[in-house]
Amino acid sequence: MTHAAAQDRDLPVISHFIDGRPVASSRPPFENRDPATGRVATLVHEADPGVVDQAVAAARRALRGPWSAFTDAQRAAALRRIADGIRARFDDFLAAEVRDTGKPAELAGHLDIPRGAANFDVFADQIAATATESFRTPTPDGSGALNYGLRTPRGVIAVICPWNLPLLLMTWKVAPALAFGNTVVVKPSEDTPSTTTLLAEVIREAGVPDGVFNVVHGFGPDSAGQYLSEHPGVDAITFTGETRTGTAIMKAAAEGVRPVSFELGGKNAGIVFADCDLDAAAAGIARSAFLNSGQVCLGTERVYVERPVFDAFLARLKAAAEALTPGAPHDAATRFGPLISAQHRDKVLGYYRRAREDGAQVVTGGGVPELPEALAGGYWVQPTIWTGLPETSAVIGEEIFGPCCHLAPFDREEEAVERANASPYGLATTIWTRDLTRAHRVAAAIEVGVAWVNCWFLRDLRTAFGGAKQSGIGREGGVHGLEFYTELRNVCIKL
Ligand code: NAD
Ligand code: 6OD
Repeated sequence: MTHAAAQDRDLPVISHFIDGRPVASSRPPFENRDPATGRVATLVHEADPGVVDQAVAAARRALRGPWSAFTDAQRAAALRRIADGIRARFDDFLAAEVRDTGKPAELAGHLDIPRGAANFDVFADQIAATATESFRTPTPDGSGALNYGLRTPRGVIAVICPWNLPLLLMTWKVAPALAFGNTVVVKPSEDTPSTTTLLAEVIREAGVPDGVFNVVHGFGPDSAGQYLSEHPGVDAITFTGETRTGTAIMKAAAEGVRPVSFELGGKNAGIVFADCDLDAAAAGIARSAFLNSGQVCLGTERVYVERPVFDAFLARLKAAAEALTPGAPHDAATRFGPLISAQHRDKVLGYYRRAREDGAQVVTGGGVPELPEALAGGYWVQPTIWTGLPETSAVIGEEIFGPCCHLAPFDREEEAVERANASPYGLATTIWTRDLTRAHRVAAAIEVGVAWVNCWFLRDLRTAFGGAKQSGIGREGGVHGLEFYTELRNVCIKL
């Protein structure tokens, strides 16, 4: 389909954005569907290798251009203008994010869009707070030497993003990249192209030079993702997505020995001790299992509950799950949305089937909900709770990324820790107890990058974020992103 033919269909057409301008490509645009209804919502250009070349070349030129002369204060001010620009176009961002994801506007309005703006404010602050080390070194002649660290931008950074929290997770990487003077080529998920392109407009209006922020659209293999990660003009790759995709990108990054920063999959465990505030724990675990229809990397899919409170906890969680019903995303009362795509719904329903085959008791859900006619074509599944599965089941071992969790009782703290750690993943955990000593002990024993106690997804953007084991490489957030987003040079001056 040509660009003109696409426009004839009267659908929004999403272009690449390179060197300050929208750019089309030779490949026909692909259709992107509204997950709540299944109807085609946008047409999206797919990058060919030439488009990726153009984007990387623009980012390289911009790295050496006026952007390199921006002082720390000027970059901080630019980041703040971007944050303000997102807030000024809140309604546009909200509409675009809801159209691409089908998530409730209530959720995108209090999480995705404000957090997208906040990422720029936080890294504007970070620029001013970034110090480097210096040492006075003795020398035999007594005059000494001064060593100091000099941080320079890493260069052209490829930012490859998932679809679950599109603006939030993309800005979480773009903001530090720009804060420390890099230029970027962003590849949003093929399922959620819109807010990245809107951000390109905001960044341009904020006075950031052309070529600093570029966007290429498309898929992974044999498309924009692969072309970008294999491109020799890219100096480093930051990626959020599945562990399997991270493996492919890491192989591409090996050519040229380019650094990677990876935020990958998880199979997070929650642990509920009998001494906890049971209502708070049930509400917290329900949020962690069902928010964004379970499409949050930090979400809980395995819950270990101390035996004396197992039944009481299960009853509360069941009630919370059953209160979630499908609704039109823009209805202010809607708290539960669809999955991102037909393909992902089929994957999640595959696990729902597998759970039954493996002998699970289905406490609630387990299928597709009844839907009003307007939503009948969308990608909906029921919030689902299982009990009774063996720990060897794929449902317990593999990341599902849907609104579901399995509950198992435990008798001893060590047993809960051991079962939580029996996973190749190590992203996050949520621990519920009133015993502070135990909270510290268990938080230290669980092999994860993020441990929450009596809360979940309470994120201070200045703190380190990332996963242990196969859940990631490196840490981003606050000062922790410096190692990836800058090159540290030591300068030694003989005095
Ligand atoms: P995905 O890995 O399928 O895709 C992520 C991005 O990679 C997309 O833009 C995709 O087009 C691109 N891609 C796919 N194959 C590629 C390849 N061979 N080369 C280059 N790029 C390629 O992930 P997804 O389905 O979009 O997102 C869900 C996954 O992301 C889950 O596993 C979830 O746990 C993970 N995730 C992790 C975090 C975290 O912080 N750890 C946060 C959000 C999501
Ligand atoms: O809030 C954040 O900073 C963050 N990185 C959230 C990740 C959510 C994963 O789906």
